[in-house]
Amino acid sequence: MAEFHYRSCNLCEAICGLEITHENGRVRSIRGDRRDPFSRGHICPKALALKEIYEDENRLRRPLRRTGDGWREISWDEAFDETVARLREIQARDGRGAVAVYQGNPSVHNFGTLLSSGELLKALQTPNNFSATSVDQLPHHFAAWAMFGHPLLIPVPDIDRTNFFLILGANPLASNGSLMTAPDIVNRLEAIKRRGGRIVLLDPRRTETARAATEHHFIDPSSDAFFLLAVVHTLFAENLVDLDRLAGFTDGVEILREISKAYTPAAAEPLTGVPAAVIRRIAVEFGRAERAVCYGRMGLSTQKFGGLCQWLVNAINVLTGNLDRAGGAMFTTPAYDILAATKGGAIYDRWRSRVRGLPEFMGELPVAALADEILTEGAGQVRALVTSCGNPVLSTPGGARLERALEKLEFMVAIDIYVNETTRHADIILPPATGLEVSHYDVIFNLLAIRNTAKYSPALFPAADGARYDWEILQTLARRLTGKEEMGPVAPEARLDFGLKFGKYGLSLDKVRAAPHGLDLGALEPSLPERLFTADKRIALAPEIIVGDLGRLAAELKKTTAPADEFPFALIGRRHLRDCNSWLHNAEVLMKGKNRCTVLVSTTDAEKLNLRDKQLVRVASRTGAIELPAEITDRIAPGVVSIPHGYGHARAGVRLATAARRAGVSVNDLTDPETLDELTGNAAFSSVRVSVKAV
Ligand SMILES: Nc1nc2c(c(=O)[nH]1)N[C@H]1C(S)=C(S)[C@@H](COP(=O)(O)OP(=O)(O)OC[C@H]3O[C@@H](n4cnc5c(=O)[nH]c(N)nc54)[C@H](O)[C@@H]3O)O[C@H]1N2
Ligand SMILES: Nc1nc2c(c(=O)[nH]1)N[C@H]1C(S)=C(S)[C@@H](COP(=O)(O)OP(=O)(O)OC[C@H]3O[C@@H](n4cnc5c(=O)[nH]c(N)nc54)[C@H](O)[C@@H]3O)O[C@H]1N2
Ligand code: SF4
Ligand SMILES: [Mo]
Repeated sequence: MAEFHYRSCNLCEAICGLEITHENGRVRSIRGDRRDPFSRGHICPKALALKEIYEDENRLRRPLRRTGDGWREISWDEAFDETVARLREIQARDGRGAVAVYQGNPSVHNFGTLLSSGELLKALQTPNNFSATSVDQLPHHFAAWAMFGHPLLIPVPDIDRTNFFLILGANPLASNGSLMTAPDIVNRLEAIKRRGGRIVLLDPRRTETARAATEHHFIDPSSDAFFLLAVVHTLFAENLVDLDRLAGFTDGVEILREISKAYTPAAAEPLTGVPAAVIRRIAVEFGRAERAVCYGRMGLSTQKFGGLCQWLVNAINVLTGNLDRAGGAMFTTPAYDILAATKGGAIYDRWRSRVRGLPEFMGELPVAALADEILTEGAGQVRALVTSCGNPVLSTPGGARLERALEKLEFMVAIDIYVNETTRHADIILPPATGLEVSHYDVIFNLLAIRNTAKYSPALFPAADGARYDWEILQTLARRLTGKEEMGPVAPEARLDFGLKFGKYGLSLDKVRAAPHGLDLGALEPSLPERLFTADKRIALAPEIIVGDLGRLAAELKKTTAPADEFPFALIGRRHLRDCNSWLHNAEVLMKGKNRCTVLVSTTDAEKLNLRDKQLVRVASRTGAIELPAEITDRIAPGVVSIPHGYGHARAGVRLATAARRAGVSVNDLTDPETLDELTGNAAFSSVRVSVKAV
């Protein structure tokens, strides 16, 4: 008899409800759960991969130890013993910093991992703590911290009620939304248009989201800060600044007025490629709209001025009174409020990276500095690495160089489910149970959702024979490292239950569990100034630390604008609906169809270069070169080329299906760890200078 199982998909930020039919331990079908009040039956093709991950023969289930010519399965005890002994020995000899940690993206999609990784970090106490945050959303945290007092107090666009959605550098139709958990994004965007609202998009590529927008404009990569400053300028010039109730607790409006004086739309036109009249019109329409919200994502945070961009996005919402207002940018009141147990405060520059002197933020250093920390000799050198849920060889700038660095480590342990480009360098791999074998409650994406919701999904299947949960692995390592092994690992459910009981809605794990399709706790509600974490409970509209970075932007103006002849193109990334960073390429259902790892070249540039569609080209940068087919299109701005990340599995020793290993090359062999958003430390993937030549 087939049975039904309901859960949230945890593969991306949209947390769609799934209805899974299963029989005798096998998945029969995966569909959207129409009774999930948040996702209303929506899913994307990636959900089907949950079945394939569950059944995947290449997925690891027992610990592996590297041998001279391959891998040997070992017991958990042996794996823990050796890992702990090696980490202890190296830290005892060379200091705490000799062991580095890198945590990747899936760790925020698993509440057990999320609630347990802190314990391992505490046990290791290393200054060399890295994560995918610094190749992704670090500028959002930085701006939230500087303006609202807490790095996790990130405003979410209230798209169900807005009438003017200004989007820069995000492609929710491919990504399903980010720092904006909004399942069924297509219909939510359609609804904006149906109620007479507008969606305005700025992106160097005419993306899938451009098709859903009311208007799209090309913008030169990494020039967004000039565009946003010109919008601020116009709001002041046209008397459209009206903070409404925010005026009572906001500082810095006059500073922003002064700053923005020089940044006219006319000045922004040659820098951004967006006509001054268009910038002015967008600003005026935004300022006049009853409910408007400005939102900028990856394209803005992974560029040289990521911190300035996210600050200006917030500032535009504040200046027009749209922050903390329905239809604007709002804060959630989550049922499990991770902010309640944390603090903002002094979390910047408490230490610096040894080699490049980059400041710490939120206890982390920029991952672009990791290879240097391993390769540069001297006291404090990184000798060992712990990775968890991450594939930095494919996902961080200068991945090829990091790979060479990994070969130099004395010891590496990876908590991961595959032997991939990163984990193949490990001495020991500790494989967790994953996907349908784990329970789920979304601690992070409920914090970033466009409605307040809560949903608990039990595991569908028991952990594969031999596998442990991520939380078990993390807690066991931590406890053995600190000599507290008599305390066994504790399932994260107890903490969840506790947090839910203390939360605003007085829920409990039992109450949430009793609603298998999830609970809708209502639309977002105004919560300021109470929710602010600044000491004075005021919004800092012009924080000194961010304003100080404008000097770097001004210096950019003085540089010659003519791109160097050697590398005439600006490289940007792109996401495809059926990819998930580097790690779902083993799922056959997602790999069907045409090759997605291509370089997009504009029709104009292709003519100049004499390129044919699908022709193999060599794309080179200061740091490396890769070869891949060109895809010629009028949907990308001339002078810009685009390559997706997460490919490049052809490296020796990677244990993935043949289709995955054949599928493309790694764009991060071209990206540059030396170029950062110097304010926040985030990697600058956008605008890497490259050349393109026929092979
Ligand atoms: N050029 C360029 N680079 C980029 C980006 C870009 O746009 N352009 N995007 C960046 C962004 S936004 C991000 S978030 C990063 C992602 O960077 P990473 O987090 O480093 O990489 P992922 O590809 O997400 O790798 C996830 C790893 O976790 C493993 N895994 C999957 N499920 C589990 C699990 O349940 N438990 C454990 N322990 N492991 C698991 C997978 O096998 C895989 O090795 O990439 C960044 N890199
Ligand atoms: N299908 C799928 N979904 C995913 C992921 C995935 O790999 N695949 N990854 C998940 C993760 S980890 C994340 S962080 C989110 C990211 O979610 P999004 O930010 O929505 O994802 P991207 O597709 O990277 O969108 C970035 C957009 O910025 C544009 N861009 C690049 N440079 C610039 C610039 O300088 N200025 C402007 N204005 N635009 C620019 C790019 O052309 C691109 O369209 O997606 C998540 N969802
Ligand atoms: S949109 Fe994201 S959460 Fe929804 S089914 Fe696809 S991968 Fe899963
Ligand atoms: Mo990400």
